[in-house]
Amino acid sequence: MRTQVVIIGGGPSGLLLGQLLHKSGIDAVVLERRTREYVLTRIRAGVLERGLVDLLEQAGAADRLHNESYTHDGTVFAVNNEHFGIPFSKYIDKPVTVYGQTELTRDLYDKRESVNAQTLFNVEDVVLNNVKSNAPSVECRVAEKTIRIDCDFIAGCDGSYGVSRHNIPAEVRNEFEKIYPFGWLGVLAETKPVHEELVYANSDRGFALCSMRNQNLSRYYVQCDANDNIDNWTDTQFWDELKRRIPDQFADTLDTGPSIEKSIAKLRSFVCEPMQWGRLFLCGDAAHIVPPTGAKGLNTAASDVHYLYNALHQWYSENDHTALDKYSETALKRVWKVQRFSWWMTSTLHRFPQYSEFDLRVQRAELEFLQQSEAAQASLALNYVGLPY
Ligand code: FAS
Ligand code: PHB
Repeated sequence: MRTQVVIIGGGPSGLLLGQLLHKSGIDAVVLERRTREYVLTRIRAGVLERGLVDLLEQAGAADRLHNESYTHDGTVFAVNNEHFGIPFSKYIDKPVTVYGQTELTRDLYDKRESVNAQTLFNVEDVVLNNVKSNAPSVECRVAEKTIRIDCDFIAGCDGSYGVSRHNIPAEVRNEFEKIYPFGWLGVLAETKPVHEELVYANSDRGFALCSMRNQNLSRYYVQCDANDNIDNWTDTQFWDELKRRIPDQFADTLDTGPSIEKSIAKLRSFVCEPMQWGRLFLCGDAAHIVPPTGAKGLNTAASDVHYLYNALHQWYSENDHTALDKYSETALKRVWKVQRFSWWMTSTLHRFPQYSEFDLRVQRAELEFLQQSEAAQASLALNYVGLPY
């Protein structure tokens, strides 16, 4: 079997890259470990930067998004029972779009199938060969058969637990990691969102976030112990704890209901340098992870895809490898700015068990400065809506 680009991973990174390549007449095969149905059970991101929406339009996969999504011009920060708004539109005319990652992944799969682009599911034992040569290949097992796919390039879009990153030799690979001493307990419920914008809450009891997917589907999170278990949380216990962490104005009007999804995500920051090795290029969670506080995981996967797609397009259309040679350097410049913002949002909004009284007062001062300073709010707005590619 032969193709131009083998894409390992059928999540948003791999599917978006595959669709952009297809639109440019560049052939790609997507290898996905799971089934489409399993991939679409994942409940993850909910806030899209303009850059990602533009890429979905470029990929021809944004029709349903434009019919069903919402745009937000700002967000709300709460500190115990006080809250204040941060109007992004006062500082930058670039709203964010509220649309679930699950839905955009579904749209990308539908688009890929509509153009008869090849995706292999239930792929096992993926092995990358000769990535430092001009003739790499990928071997894997599909339906009990071992196949080899010869290609020009390999895109490692296989997430944080994939195989791609490990094909960069250990002596070359630099991994940077920060583990946070807490997790997020997330609940999805068919209830009316508590507010028309997202509410990020820093309370003495810990962080909480009120988000949404649409007017009848809400997404909420409370900070929990890193080793907590969803069996420790009934729906009633979740709703009661959420009410304790958000201002009374929101708690008193909170529409509660049975959870249709409940999960705990551990929080960490991670970056792998470099993001390329020979003809292997890493995109998205395969190369970096952020705590979800800044809503940047999916959005930074998108900027990687933007850089890699344009570099591959330049190579195939102009036989120019300049952008390919600089992919990792280019992508990492934005990745580290996003890492900083995600770390700052997480450090400012969460209750760290090891914080001293001094640390708590510095955290409160940070939030008070944000409430009072237009410069601070402008900085947050520029980062939240999405730094330029
Ligand atoms: P993904 O992990 O989504 O996709 C990788 C794909 O590769 C998967 O389908 C996997 O099955 C496949 N794969 C893995 N190994 C393979 C192999 N060996 N062979 C073939 N296929 C293989 N981001 C936000 O912005 N906001 C959030 O609220 C948020 N919440 C999150 C909650 C959780 C629990 C997690 C894990 C992540 C969350 N994220 C959030 C980040 C998330 O949205 C990622 O940034 C996004 O999924 C990145 O997409 P991909 O890079 O495609 O990786
Ligand atoms: C979500 O809706 O899942 C969401 C929104 C904003 C975040 C994190 C998660 O910062």
